[in-house]
Amino acid sequence: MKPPRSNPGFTIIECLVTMAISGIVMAAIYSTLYSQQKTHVTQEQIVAMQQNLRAAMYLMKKEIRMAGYDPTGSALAGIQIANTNSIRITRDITDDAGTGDSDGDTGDANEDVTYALLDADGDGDTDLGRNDVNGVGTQTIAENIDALNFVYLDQNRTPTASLSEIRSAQISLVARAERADPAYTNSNVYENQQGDTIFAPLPGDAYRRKFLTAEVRCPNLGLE
Ligand SMILES: [Ca+2]
Ligand SMILES: [Ca+2]
Ligand SMILES: [Ca+2]
Repeated sequence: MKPPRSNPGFTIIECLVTMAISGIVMAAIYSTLYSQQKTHVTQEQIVAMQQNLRAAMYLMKKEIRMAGYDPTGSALAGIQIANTNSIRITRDITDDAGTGDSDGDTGDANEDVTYALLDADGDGDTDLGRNDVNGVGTQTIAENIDALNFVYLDQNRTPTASLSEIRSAQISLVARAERADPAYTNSNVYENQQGDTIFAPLPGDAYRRKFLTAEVRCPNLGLE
């Protein structure tokens, strides 16, 4: 017969060590999950910001391209206001009934459109607004837009301030993530295609941003 073995239970020290180790492991797992979750949220915000920016640019290009569309020759359509931070274009693309036939004026929906920054929701962040003066009025096209910049070019692709000489426009947009990322500092300087600074974050700025620029030619300008 074998002698009885001593009790194989755990000592208090062993219990404490086990608890301490599992605590460390749990903390490590939690911290990994938390940082993955944070990265996931940041990436979602960046994707949203990018889609926001692309959709806004798509719409602006589509409308600005048609500036001056005037098949009857009597609507006086064109670029009405060409500012660095805003644009107002007119075109005759429909009639009073909205049937899609030009009627010689720019007084119908979507015919007189202004793009400019505004704070539509009053939260202190600028948003990209589109004002369709004969249609839906002012709408927000994209939120959290830090910069909207236009450069107008003549037929030699030289920047011009003269409305009658404009043949194309370079559009630049800077969008900002919805929330700041405390682990990030944004010290980028954003420039348009001419190399002009259009946005520079303040020191200590923690917002991620996306920049998009495009050039649109307006084939209906300068036809006469
Ligand atoms: Ca009309
Ligand atoms: Ca019209
Ligand atoms: Ca806002």
